[in-house]
Amino acid sequence: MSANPVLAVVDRVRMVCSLAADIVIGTALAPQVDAVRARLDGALRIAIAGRVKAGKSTLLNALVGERLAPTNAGECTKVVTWYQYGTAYDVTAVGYDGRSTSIAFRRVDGALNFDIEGLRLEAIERLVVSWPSSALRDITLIDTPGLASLSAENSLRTTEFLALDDTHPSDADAVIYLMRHLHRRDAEFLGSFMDRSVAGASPVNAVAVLSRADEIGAGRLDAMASARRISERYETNDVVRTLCTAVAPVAGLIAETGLTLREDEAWALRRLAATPAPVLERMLRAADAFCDPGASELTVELRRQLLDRLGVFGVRFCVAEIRSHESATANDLSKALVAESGLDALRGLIADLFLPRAHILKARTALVSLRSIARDLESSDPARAYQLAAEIERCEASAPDFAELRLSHLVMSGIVAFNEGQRREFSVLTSPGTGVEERLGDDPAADQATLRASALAGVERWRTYGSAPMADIAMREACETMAHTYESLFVQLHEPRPAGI
Ligand SMILES: Nc1nc2c(ncn2[C@@H]2O[C@H](COP(=O)(O)OP(=O)(O)O)[C@@H](O)[C@H]2O)c(=O)[nH]1
Ligand SMILES: [Mg+2]
Repeated sequence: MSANPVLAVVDRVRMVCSLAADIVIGTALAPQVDAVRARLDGALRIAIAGRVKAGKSTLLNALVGERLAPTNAGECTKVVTWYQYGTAYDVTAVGYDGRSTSIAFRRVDGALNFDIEGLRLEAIERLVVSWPSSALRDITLIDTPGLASLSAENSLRTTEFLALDDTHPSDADAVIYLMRHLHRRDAEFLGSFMDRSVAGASPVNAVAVLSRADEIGAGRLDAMASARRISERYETNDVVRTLCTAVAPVAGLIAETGLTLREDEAWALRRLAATPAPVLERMLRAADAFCDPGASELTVELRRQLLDRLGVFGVRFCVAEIRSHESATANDLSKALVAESGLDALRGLIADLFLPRAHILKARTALVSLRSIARDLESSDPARAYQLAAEIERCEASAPDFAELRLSHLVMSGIVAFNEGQRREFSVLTSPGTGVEERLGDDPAADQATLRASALAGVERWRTYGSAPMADIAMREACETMAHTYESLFVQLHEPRPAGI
């Protein structure tokens, strides 16, 4: 066994890619295999999914810290768009025929505008925006047009893109699913969640965002506190727990504007804060009142822009900040807006849940794609298709990381019902990015003999759980993987550690 399981799983998938490349050489499937191979070395691809107007593009901009994704309902928002790291600024349309076309773009008031007029939308598979932003070094963000949109065609594009089963390999390794809190009853909320059409999605690669969280409570200053309470309630709901690992409340607009706030906007907000409190309160009751020509000395145009950039809550929040810290600069306001928006918690989820598993999530999507290639090969070359499928199966069965990922899926999606204690143990044992001592639940200062004894006790315990007469097939598989995981920790404890660690 290799001392480095991270390398092992990706290397194994690379070997399957090489076999696939040999098999399909010179055929139309060859570029697909090349793409799968290239993808293993690329950034983790995270799709941002959810209904139209859920705030997906705005949230994407907040994650990048620039206004790259168009947020109006323009033509561009109908096409799946990838935002990836590049050393140069570039926008390209990739057609279903595989052909790439360069797209002209410009910045207007900091927002990126690209011109796809003259291209047939139905012929574009995706737009690819390459941007030298450090936020895109480890992740590629994929903006989707949204489900249940006004046009059936948009929904189709999103569904087609997000499908993650054997027949429709997905382009995404992980998903952030956005939903607004529009539903009075939990059942309706869950209905809309289930609606997401991410076939084969699993809590191991999905988090949910309660989006446009500042709108909860009609712009009141305690909006984010209410949103946090609602998210916590959803997070402890048994059904939600089977769909995603966490629910984070985020006000994407507040974060986006916080990260891109201009001096002139801060100036306008300071002027607005000087308006007598009762007048301002009346203005903030409705957009019409806010933009009433006689209500303030700021021009109507300026007020409209502030409302677009911040919403009612954001304006009220900035005014409150300015009133409590007289000399609030654009920089101060930026920081306060971002801190209030909930963006950091979402970034934390990406860093703690997705990135430590990036290699295995990418390997998983690569195998799904290879399996689809094997199926496409079936009609023309059944023997070789079978050979490839068998190799994929072998790879999946032999990599312990896949077994652990499947274990996480079984437990987190509720297919296997561990009791509370077992679940806690599972979380500790499989928590990504932690050391052997922590995974064994032992004191970091524990000596090797104690650690080895813990690992062996773990093997014993889970073999016993797995052989209980009540255990069904899934439970037996999960227990066996837990026992194996303890076994591999035991083996690691025997191997001398590399120098310097
Ligand atoms: N108040 C508020 N408005 C938002 C927020 N996020 C998006 N919006 C607004 O909702 C509309 C749709 O947002 P967009 O990001 O284009 O949604 P998408 O269709 O899911 O991509 C735009 O007018 C945004 O300004 C938010 O966090 N708070
Ligand atoms: Mg959008």
